[in-house]
Amino acid sequence: MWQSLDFLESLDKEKLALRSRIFISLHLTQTSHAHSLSIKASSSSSSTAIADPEGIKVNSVPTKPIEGQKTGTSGLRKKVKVFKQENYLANWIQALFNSLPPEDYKNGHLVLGGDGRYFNKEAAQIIIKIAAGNGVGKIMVGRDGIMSTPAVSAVIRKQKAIANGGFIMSASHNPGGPEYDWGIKFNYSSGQPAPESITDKIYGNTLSISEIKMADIPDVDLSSLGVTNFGNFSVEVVDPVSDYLELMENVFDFPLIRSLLSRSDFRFVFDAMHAVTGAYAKPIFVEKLGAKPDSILNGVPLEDFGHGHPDPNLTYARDLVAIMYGENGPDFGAASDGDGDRNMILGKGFFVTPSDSVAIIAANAQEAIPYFKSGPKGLARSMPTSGALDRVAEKLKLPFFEVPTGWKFFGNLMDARKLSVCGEESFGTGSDHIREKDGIWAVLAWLSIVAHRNKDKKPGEKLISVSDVVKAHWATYGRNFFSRYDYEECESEGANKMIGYLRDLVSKSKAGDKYGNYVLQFADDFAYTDPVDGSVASKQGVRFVFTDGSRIIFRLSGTGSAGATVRIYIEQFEPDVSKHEMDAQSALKPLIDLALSVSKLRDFTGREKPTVIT
Ligand code: VG1
Ligand code: CO
Repeated sequence: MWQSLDFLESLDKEKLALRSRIFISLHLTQTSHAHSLSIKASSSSSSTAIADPEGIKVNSVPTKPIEGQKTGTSGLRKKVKVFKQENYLANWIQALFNSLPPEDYKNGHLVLGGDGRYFNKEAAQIIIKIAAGNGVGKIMVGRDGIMSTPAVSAVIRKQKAIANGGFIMSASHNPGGPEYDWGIKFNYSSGQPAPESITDKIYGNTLSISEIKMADIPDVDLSSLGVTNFGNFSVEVVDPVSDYLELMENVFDFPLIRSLLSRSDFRFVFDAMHAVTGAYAKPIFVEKLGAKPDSILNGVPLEDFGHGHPDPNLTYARDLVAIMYGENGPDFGAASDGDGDRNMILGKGFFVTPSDSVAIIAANAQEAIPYFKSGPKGLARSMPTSGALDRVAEKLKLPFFEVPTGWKFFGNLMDARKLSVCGEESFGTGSDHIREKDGIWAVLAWLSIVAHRNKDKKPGEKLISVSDVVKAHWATYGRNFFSRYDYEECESEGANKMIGYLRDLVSKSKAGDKYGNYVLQFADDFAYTDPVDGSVASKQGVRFVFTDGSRIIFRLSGTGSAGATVRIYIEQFEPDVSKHEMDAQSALKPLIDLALSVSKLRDFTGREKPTVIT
């Protein structure tokens, strides 16, 4: 069984006590035995053979630094062709081990998951061999190398007594295939994405690397469950779903959700976008919760996501959107991204913005979700995410935090027990049940809210719909209209110049300046000081905040693999219920025009239109 949640909380206290150490190193909870490698003279000219007492041969492969291996918002992402260059992945993995104190991985356990994309199979073998070469004791790999980002976080946390961290082979929502993207992320022992203190170290080591320690072991069959031993190193192929499912059953009231999904007057559809949640949707929604088998769309993970762009938004999940907005559409629709950490929630002909979604989950968590029965500890959002959540925090009198873009900024607050529910406007929602955003969790949270509202409804009685839930929320809290414009793969030079220009504008601006009909309250380049460890992240996005609470925000993406992606975030608060039904694009038109003229985006990038609007 999953450890009780109290047990997890007590571990968080332990984590708190050890926090200072975590930030210099990956914390290892297990006792380390020095893994004494005896070095033998090389028989080959290009590599040195090393053997440990248990007989695994480790080759010391000479290598040279490769430029550009700096991690972005979430791991290292490049085109597959780049990763396929000689030693490209191997260098980064070895640089990672070089960045950790040996006692943090020698004889330790690591988890390895991935989203099933092209190149994962080869990459898994490289990672396994380098881990073995560096003295790791055991790697737990999801069958076929598949395990979603939230499940990797959950497995690391479940195995906390022995697991020291994990790798996720994914470029998330970026497309996959030989011409597209690949990526790698590293999470440490609390299941949290490695903080910048670690990723900066890895980058530094990629610039001075000269040797890769590669175990001389055969490729491991990852297609069937079980353990393969090589001396004192072993690979265990595990079911990617079971630990995660067990956690979900502890967080949510499954019988309550089942009572909704098995109603004949409630129709549900989930689009796995041929990505990793294909492996989770059937066992969870169909087998455990009673959804009909045909409610799962694109449920088989494919290496190229069926030529799709596995990003659950109105542009890329267009098939699902067409179903939900079509005649006689289902009552509830959802989708998740490549690695299963993002989500999109739709009602019949209705889209729930991610900024509203996290606010509504937070407002309803205590009554609809058993995990939150004592109420959330605190709430947080990324800076560009709308202020809808702020209003919930205020009403519920909860601590509230605004952090930079990227999930890694939430973990410290969670470990310090200051934060329970958080989200990003980029379709990321989650809680402190793990240390990653969690797509399926968000769908289950929404199903819980709808099920809770309808639990006394008799067959034939009109159900409270997703849109009813959202509109009632707006009526109580007001509506934060929000939209994001993405200009993907612009020329880097123009995009960087535009940000430079905006920073300059910020330095010259002052409260009271007029921007059309808007009056400036302040403008800045967002900086964040982590209240737990004092670390500072600066230059996290240029924002113009006006006296009526409206905001326009500009930043460059840190997850793209080519050129520069400009993101503009636009937000306006509307307390007047009679205006809540307005289309967001119309309501925000004046601010959008203002953002385009203030930034001179067209001049700097040559772009007339965004590639994606969410
Ligand atoms: C984007 C999103 C950010 C999210 C990140 C990783 O980053 O804006 O909110 O945390 O992707 O999500 P950027 O730097 O491109 O704006 V995922 O699902 O790629 O792990
Ligand atoms: Co993702």
